[in-house]
Amino acid sequence: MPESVLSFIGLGSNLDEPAEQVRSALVQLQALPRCRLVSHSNLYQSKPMGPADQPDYINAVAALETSLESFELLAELQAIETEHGRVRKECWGARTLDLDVLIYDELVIDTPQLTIPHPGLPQRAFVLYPLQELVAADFIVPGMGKLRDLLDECPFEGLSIYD
Ligand code: PH2
Ligand code: MG
Ligand code: MG
Repeated sequence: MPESVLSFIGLGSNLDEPAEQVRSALVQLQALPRCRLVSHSNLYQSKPMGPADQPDYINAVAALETSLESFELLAELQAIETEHGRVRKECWGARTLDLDVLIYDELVIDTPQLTIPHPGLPQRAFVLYPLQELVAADFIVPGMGKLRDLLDECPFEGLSIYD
């Protein structure tokens, strides 16, 4: 794969058999053009961040080697969300599948369509703990510092490994 970079994708679902949504999305990530699924974390069950009157989430993080540009990757992820019946309604509301580009190589960008690294990363235990499974102990989140320091500030709360 020419000039490929490593990207980390956050997966989340809290509707219509969330664990199955996440597992089938992992299979679809595996099949994306110009991408190779390198690894993925355990699945985690997590309490909703945001409106509390919604079901618990299943979350995971995947490491994807890709030669797609960041916006091409975003478009592929949105197509998978749509295939999973994702309807864009309430911000932070329940969803069948959410796929976020958490990190893309060393890229730091802030545009209306796409902000990388994902701006909510430091507050999200359901992203930081799965991500920790996939990277080295000294991993640096571009523009945000050491993952270890982010984890120190973000308790393992409302989170459990799902199996
Ligand atoms: N995603 C949200 C809002 N709240 N809470 C959990 N536990 N997991 C999520 O993936 C999540 C959330 C918006 O993307
Ligand atoms: Mg999200
Ligand atoms: Mg999203």
